[in-house]
Amino acid sequence: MRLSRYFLPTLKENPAEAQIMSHRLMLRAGLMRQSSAGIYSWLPLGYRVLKNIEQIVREEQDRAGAVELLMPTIQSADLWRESGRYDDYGKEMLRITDRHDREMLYGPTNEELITDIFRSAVKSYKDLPLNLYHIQWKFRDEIRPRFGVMRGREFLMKDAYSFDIDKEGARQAYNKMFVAYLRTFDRMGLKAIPMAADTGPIGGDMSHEFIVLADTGESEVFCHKDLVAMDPPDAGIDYESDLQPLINQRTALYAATDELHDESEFNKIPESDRLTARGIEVGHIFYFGTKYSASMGAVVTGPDGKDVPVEMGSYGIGVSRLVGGIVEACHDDNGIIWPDSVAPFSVGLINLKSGDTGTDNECEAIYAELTNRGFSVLYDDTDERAGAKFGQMDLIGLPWQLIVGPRGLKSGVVEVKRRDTGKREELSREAAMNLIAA
Ligand code: 5CA
Repeated sequence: MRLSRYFLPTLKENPAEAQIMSHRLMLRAGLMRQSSAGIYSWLPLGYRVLKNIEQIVREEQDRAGAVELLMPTIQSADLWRESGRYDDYGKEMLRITDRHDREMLYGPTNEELITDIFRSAVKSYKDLPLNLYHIQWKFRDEIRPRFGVMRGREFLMKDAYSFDIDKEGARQAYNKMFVAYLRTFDRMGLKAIPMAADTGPIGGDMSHEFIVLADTGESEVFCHKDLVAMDPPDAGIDYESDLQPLINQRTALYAATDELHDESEFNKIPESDRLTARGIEVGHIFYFGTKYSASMGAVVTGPDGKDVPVEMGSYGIGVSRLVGGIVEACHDDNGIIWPDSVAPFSVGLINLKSGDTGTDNECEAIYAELTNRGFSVLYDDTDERAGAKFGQMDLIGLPWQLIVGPRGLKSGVVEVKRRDTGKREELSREAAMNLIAA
């Protein structure tokens, strides 16, 4: 992508309305713009990041055996009356009336709709286990939308829903998502700690929030320090094997959000191992048994020929919140430092003297070769001054910068800079490309 043809409205000044670093940087780096309170447009650079995050989430859901579909954003109020949540949900639900005076709503979550789909199609235990997910916009009329995409009113969520014939099956479904979440967040360069959590309006009696530690996080959390250092399960994990030992290992140490915090339990940990911190909730998983299946009549015939309501769980990831969470975790004074896996482009190619034939030709050749090799490149071919180009490239945080100027070309070198370490090297074009490819 040539910067001269792109749409990257970066800001020089810190926007006054942004209170935390990720919100400031997301506005300054031209990732998104507020359209009304808690509702954002995703600009091209931010949209690329959002899609990369979405893709990682999708790959790990698929790997764990979940099946993707897409449900609408607008739902019928009648379904929510069946579960009893239409009245319970209160003012957070955006209620809409259509031209026929039918009551509709913009979905804040999808337990009812997926249960309706399930009950219309699945009748036998033989079709279980089943886990269906989608990645779709949600609306919650939050009383205090804040910190940009961290607590929006409209936000992108991955929500999965599992269906099993019995508690044991439901537990395995829960464990699969637990493991998939550890892998998902790790692939984005985040350390997310599972913590015992309250179930709120979703309901149920077993729940974990996945928390990324950050001083600006909205949740207060308490855990054993060793949880911060644990490695994620590897890609080859067999999701059909018994995952309980792995889950036990992760849940044996104390970890809880403030709603479920038990001071006396926490105080049993040696003081030097106690961690009290703030964190960002990037995912939340729930087991709620037959709460929706019983009220909505989602039953299947068991092996003994009797109908039983299915055992269910639901599993959310805040896809748009993750963009903010990653920026909060990965930045320095100069701007964002994207992990390679979610970066909007992997290389920023800087032409220090646009209009100079030698520099232009070299940049064009590098641009073509990197693109051919499969790298996504943002080529700064504008005639801004060098300082401004460097500043903007650091701000938008692409993992690699390749800097080409007439002085280096005289001695046959270009400069390569790695954004996270700041390490710079002068190398031949070929060596530079091999370094990036390594
Ligand atoms: N139905 C369940 C699981 S699918 C559910 O809705 N869970 S939730 O309420 O915990 O939301 C799932 C995830 O969405 C949260 O962990 C959080 O990362 C994200 N999320 C929730 N509210 C917001 C919001 N207002 N802005 C941005 N992300 C949000």
